[in-house]
Amino acid sequence: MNFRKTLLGLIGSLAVSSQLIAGSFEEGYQLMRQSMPESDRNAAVEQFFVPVTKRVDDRGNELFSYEKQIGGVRVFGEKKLIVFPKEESEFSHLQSLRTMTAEDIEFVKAHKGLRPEPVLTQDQATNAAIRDLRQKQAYISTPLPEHLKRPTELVMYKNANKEYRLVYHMVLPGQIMMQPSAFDYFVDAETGAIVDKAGQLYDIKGQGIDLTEGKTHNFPVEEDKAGFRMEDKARNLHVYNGSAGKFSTDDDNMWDRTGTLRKENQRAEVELYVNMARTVDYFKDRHNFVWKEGKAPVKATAHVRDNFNNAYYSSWEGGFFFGDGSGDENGFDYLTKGLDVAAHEFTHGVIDLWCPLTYNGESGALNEHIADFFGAMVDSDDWHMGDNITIGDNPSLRNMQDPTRGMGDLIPEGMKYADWAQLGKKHGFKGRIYPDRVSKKIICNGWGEDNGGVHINSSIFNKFAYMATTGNEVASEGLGHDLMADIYMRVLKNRMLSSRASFTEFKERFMAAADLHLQGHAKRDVYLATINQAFKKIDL
Ligand SMILES: [Ca+2]
Ligand SMILES: [Ca+2]
Ligand SMILES: [Ca+2]
Ligand SMILES: [Zn+2]
Repeated sequence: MNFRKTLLGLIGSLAVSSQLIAGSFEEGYQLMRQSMPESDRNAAVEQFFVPVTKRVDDRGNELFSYEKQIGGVRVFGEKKLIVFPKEESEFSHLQSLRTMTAEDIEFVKAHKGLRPEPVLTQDQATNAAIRDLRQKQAYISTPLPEHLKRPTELVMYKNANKEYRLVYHMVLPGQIMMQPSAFDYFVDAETGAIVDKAGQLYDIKGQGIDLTEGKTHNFPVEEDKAGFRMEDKARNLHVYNGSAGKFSTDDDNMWDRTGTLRKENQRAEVELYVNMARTVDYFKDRHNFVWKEGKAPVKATAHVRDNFNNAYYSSWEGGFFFGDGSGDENGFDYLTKGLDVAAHEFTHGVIDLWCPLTYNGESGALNEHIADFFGAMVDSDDWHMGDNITIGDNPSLRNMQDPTRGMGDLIPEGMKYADWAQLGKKHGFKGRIYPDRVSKKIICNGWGEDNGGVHINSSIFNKFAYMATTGNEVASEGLGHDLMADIYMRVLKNRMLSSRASFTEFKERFMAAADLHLQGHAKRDVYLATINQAFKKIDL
């Protein structure tokens, strides 16, 4: 028994017995014609259903797709499908894919001999659409990205009353919730009426308000059923809330909640996102450095602990952590506010990958120094660390240009940590008078005294970096931010430092890296002299 020939008699059940079947577009037409009522059988189905694709699925079923047309104009978004199943079987849901449906028959009857012609020009239709965008305050002049651009096309479009209208279909740039979007417009080619439209965000960005200036920022987010999360796939950057792995999320993609507790303030997350993105970009753009070669995300966590007055990098936990600060003069503001803080922590991560300097004594101080140095490279408009996180009249946490705040003489050689802390209290600087040369290194004992003074004696090298970069105080030409940063990166990338590097080792290796880096540079000698001078100034 032939499947195709017996079909008419089987409509309704489609129970078929047959050998293997292979179809064709022409056989599809035969099925269509056979299922037309006698009176319409002579209608040329070929004019209304134009072959487009043949698909064979994984079972060997053949699916023939026909584009619907009216008078040679394609019907937007509608196709007729004819299926030739591979195997003989009981099919109860294939009927409409083996025949002309009532709707198909009506479609053919209603449009027989019709030749749709536009009344409006394409420009007139486009203007009508733009007028509509303006009215809805969704108009933007930013052009669409190339991959979303489509040529305007005349199509037949089924309107809400199920009537087919000749329309211009175009895609225009607009905005939804202030986000750039692509709008599909269907403008009646006769009347200019907007028959339909649909807008879609093409570049979902979260929007949030920062802590520092109350400025609105847009940032990449990912969306899922639960809402939006701070994940930047291009930068491979995650921002977490409270604990590592728990994304910062928002249900309406407007990140502006302030809350009551400091840890509820979503703006700290916005600030961290922005600052980490700038840091990641700096390392990528300037040094072609990608965190763990892109194999793991940069994980930055806001709101760690309660009103925590610190930020840190943890190689164990694999990420960067930022507290909210106590918000009073005994502590700090949100640590996430500091671009230099973000860069400082990120640098600890970079150091850890290449030259893991033991976090104690001289190597620890060098670790802290390198982190401060890149803090000043990313937040390049000042030589202060933490200028955005201090509260009250303290301009910053550490002053790289002048660690002693002009009171270097207050630190005699051989000063011990306890006396140094005392001195700070006495002079009301909260202990923040720092040494600026090796001879004034503060003598610290291990863990209880800042891990042997890692955040204290680091200032000696901060001063070095300031002088070598700017040329100030060394009567020589400074190398400038970029060249200095390149040399620091060369030291790290070449793994030139021992994990327990001493101050003298740092000088030796840094000079070597500079020498390598400045090969062939017109100012090589000048710059090497500058660096040497700056080391001399800190007694090395
Ligand atoms: Ca929200
Ligand atoms: Ca700054
Ligand atoms: Ca700064
Ligand atoms: Zn640090």
